[in-house]
Amino acid sequence: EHKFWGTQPVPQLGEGPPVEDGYIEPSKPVDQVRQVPYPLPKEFEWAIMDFTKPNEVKEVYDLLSLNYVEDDYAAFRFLYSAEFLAWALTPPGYHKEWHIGVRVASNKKLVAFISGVPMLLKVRESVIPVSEINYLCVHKKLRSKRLAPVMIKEVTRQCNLKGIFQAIYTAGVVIPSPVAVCRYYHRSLNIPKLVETKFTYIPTNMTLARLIRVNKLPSETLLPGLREMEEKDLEEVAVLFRRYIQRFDMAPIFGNDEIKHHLLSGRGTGNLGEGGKGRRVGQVTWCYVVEDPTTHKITDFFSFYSLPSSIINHPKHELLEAVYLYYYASDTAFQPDAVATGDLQRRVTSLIGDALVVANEANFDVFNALTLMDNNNVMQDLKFGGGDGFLNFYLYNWRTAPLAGMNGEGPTA
Ligand code: YNC
Ligand code: MG
Repeated sequence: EHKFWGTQPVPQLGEGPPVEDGYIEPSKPVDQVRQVPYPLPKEFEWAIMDFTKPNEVKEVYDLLSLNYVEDDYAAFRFLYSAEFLAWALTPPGYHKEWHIGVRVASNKKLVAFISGVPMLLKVRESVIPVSEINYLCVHKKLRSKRLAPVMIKEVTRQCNLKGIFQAIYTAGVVIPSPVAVCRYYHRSLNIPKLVETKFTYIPTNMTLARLIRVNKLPSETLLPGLREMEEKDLEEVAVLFRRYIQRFDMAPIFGNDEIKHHLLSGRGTGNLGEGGKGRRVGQVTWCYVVEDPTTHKITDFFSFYSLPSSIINHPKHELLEAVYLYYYASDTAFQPDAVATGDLQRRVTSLIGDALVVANEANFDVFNALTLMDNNNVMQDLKFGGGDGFLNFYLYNWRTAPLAGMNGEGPTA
């Protein structure tokens, strides 16, 4: 069935849950790792992409903009901006060797890419240094030639050379074997455009006017003390986030430098509005904190990032401007009975409700979220609807039982 995945250290489909969590293959000393790149068909060559060079970021951007993930109907294709890619692929401690391109030997055209970035991951009781693999892409004209397995083996080799033998990755496709599955939910902001682009349909028994009315958002945020996160908030936000995220079975473990990168380094330059539409120039992330008006303590924060999709072959609209809910936390979670009393659910609803307002004021079309963290309990009240996309989560060379939250019925990551 799976000619490639059948040979890899991943749980095979249909295997029962493991007796114990742990690796599938032991790690090797670095001098026993294959020292030379895997061979490519002779018309191609490997290239390490340098994300400090704008022209090389642009090459990856150009490849992905025409060849990356599309929905099942080939109506929308993710359009990661160059700023997004540079931000996502250069977190603290990143390795340039994990940014792997494939070029045509004769003319050096970039035709495939795969990347990894290092992170520390908690999976149940274990803390594992992993590589987070993303942006696997092969040019449309080179599909089904088994290039992807060679690229996956090469990125694995480069990770092994840095002493990393486990990885985390997500995909829309089902391969051996998901550790969790999340569903995409969508909250409409710009209803006329979503209807025109067929992202959303007007339900029977509804009119466009009524749909717009029921989805109308306030023009100002509601939580007292909500403001944009600043550098001075970093330490408090870091402590809050680390404590909050521990509640989940699978979660990243971030140092302050990583939190700074993930929450603050993507916010663009200049003043709000200079990038047009109420945004900064090159803005990728939005991060807001709640500063308690009396104690001045940071009690909550939320963040989201901008990831548009190209609308394929549409006469009027070329871009669907989506944002995705990113990390957030609330100290309400630390109250003894926060879940049982519904206090946490109410607080997270207010918090994400304000995120919707901020995204709407920045003129985005739709706000997306996955069924993970505490999202499941707030999406219905906030008028999110279930989409047809699912995201499968995978671990490479690590066994653990499937995580709660599969199909969205509890906390995951
Ligand atoms: C996929 N998304 O099953 P079998 S997600 C992993 N992730 O192998 P060929 C995939 N494997 O089944 P094509 C995969 N998609 O025969 C396909 N495969 O065992 C497997 N699409 O290879 C597939 N980006 O080269 C099959 O297929 C084998 O030419 C077939 O290329 C695939 O970034 C692809 O969806 C996806 O660009 C590159 O279709 C191409 O079709 C494409 O003949 C559009 O490949 C863009 C797209 C994927 C986004 C992502 C996560 C990737 C994770 C890769 C696995 C990492 C493992 C950990 C490594 C580090 C370990 C350490 C330490
Ligand atoms: Mg291929």
